[in-house]
Amino acid sequence: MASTAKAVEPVISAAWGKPQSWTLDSYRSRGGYDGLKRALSMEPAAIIDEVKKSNLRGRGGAGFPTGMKWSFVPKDSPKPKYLAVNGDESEPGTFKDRYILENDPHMMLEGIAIASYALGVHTCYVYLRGEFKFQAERTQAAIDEAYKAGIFGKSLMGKEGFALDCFLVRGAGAYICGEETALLESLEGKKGWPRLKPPFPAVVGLFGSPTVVNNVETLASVPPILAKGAEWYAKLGTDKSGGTHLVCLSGSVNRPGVYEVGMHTTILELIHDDKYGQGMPKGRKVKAVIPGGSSAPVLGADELDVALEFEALKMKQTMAGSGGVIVMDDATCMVRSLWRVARFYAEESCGQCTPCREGTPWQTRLLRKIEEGRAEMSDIDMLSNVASSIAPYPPIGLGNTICALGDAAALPTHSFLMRFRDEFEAHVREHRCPYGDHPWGSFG
Ligand code: L3W
Ligand code: SF4
Repeated sequence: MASTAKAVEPVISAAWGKPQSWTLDSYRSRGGYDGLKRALSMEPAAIIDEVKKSNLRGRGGAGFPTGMKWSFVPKDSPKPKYLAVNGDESEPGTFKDRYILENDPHMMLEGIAIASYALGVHTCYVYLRGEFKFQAERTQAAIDEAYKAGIFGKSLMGKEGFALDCFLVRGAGAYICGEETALLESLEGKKGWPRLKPPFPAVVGLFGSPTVVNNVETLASVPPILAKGAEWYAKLGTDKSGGTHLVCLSGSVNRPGVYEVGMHTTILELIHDDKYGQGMPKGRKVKAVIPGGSSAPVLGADELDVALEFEALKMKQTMAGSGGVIVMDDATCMVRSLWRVARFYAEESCGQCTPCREGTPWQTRLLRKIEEGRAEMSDIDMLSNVASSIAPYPPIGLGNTICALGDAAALPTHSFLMRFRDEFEAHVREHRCPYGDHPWGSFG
């Protein structure tokens, strides 16, 4: 497809690929820290209002309005307040935050500084997934530069009496530590077990104190909002989702990668447009797409003319999630794909809740049986029942478990069965996988 998708003005990725884009000098030469300068001339409440008006929504999965989250933090708390940055990017299909950390870490740091000033936070923790060794080094170097330049430290970019410290912490390889309350437990030095909500972290978070947990991309979006104004940012997006966002395109496309797109960009445009995926490999047709990381319900080929945006995808009973768009072609076995997804959640369940601890491996065992042609038709119903015991369908208000990992493990099963049940039945009828032998043998 030629380039028909409306081009967007890059907000987050403008400097990616430019020489030394990760340094303070480069960032400053592009107007970096101008947003903070403006923020420091404003009342904290006015900054929160500005972020509210921008319609910025969280980029970590749930799409919660950022300004609203900030406004939940009690103003007169006697306890210290904290900011925790969620850089535990581990959702299968999601790989965007690492690009921000590698290419332009000061954007996130400026976002941290603005958020901290608006919220009255004096200590911030950047929590990165353990595997992000290079990204952690780059981020630490940027933090060191910010201290040296007097941006962090005793007086926030010269603001007398307002100190801000920023510490980088690396996880140890558990997906569950990206769940916000598990992340807080991990920061406290404990096992990363999610907490029951409410209370939400904004009220009772790190060390029992009010804490805002924001994703890396969310915070990197804040400086341009302060520098250029909420109205400008809101106008880039739709009525309910301001700005642009990063999407991670993977799977069966000619040009996978991380792209900054408008909220109006559809899945079809992302796959086929010359600016983005440049179509499917020769001879292949799209069969299905997971639009928002592996937790998001799958869509069929006839459902892809939909904007990659929170509200539009919600109407299709799926979600924009953390921006991971996974494309599957007509040679893909849907049973095998779901089995892979199911194995991931079974592996990563923390084990606190019975439906998730017992249900996720049970799904895996049933899927293996179906894939290997050893199942009966009743096993497909059993699979559906097991998924319903973890989280019922449709995915509104759901939850038989403490955290969203349970939902994330059940929703793919529901959606694959709803849209591709005939493939599951074909495995049972033919006593084999119609797509041929497993290329890497049996496992599970
Ligand atoms: C104060 C209230 N705060 C909600 C806050 C809450 C949280 C945010 C969203 O995310 C998603 C899941 C997957 N007072 C509040 C309040 N909040 N009501 O708003 O909350 P919630 O509960 O809707 O979602 P959540 O459990 O925080 C879960 C996605 O995340 N996911 C994937 C994650 C993977 C990555 C990655 O690799 N980058 O992020 C996994 O579950 O889509 O919907 O901050 O405190 N009344
Ligand atoms: Fe742990 Fe799963 Fe319960 Fe989440 S849903 S707390 S991962 S057992």
